[in-house]
Amino acid sequence: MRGPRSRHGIMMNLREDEAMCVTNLVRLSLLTLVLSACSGAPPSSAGVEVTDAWIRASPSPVLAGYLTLTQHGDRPDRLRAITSPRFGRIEMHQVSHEGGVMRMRALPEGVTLPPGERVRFAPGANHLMLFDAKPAVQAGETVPLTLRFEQAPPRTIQVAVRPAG
Ligand SMILES: [Cu+2]
Repeated sequence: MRGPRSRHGIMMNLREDEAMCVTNLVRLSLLTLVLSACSGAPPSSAGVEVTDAWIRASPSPVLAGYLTLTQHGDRPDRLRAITSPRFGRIEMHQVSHEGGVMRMRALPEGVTLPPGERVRFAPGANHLMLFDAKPAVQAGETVPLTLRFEQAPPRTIQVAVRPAG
């Protein structure tokens, strides 16, 4: 169901992303249940706890990624950007449903992290889109992502790449 692999710029990438989003929606409720049972890491000194981070392996040039952020500090912060030496570009995407069609848009300003709240990028909902892997990313490997916040110092996490199935 994916479009041709040739590069046609943003339009083609968006179509592939949307196909991925729909697939995710079908698969994901189960995975989300399993994953939510696995979050047990202690809060970091910076106040923002990162759990459930993973990337879905895919033959597509655009991959989807997920993580959960919990703000333990008493002030709001903002996740402004995510970078990685393994990807040309990483975007945060917001998913909405309009007339039965799932749509997504990039969040160039990032996401707010209110005190005491949990912000999820999870299958079937908001997610990360990872573009231009260099070299190709394979299931079973671990790749570094650096989270850049408005307040907290940058944090690099190691994220597992899981099989697409
Ligand atoms: Cu997306």
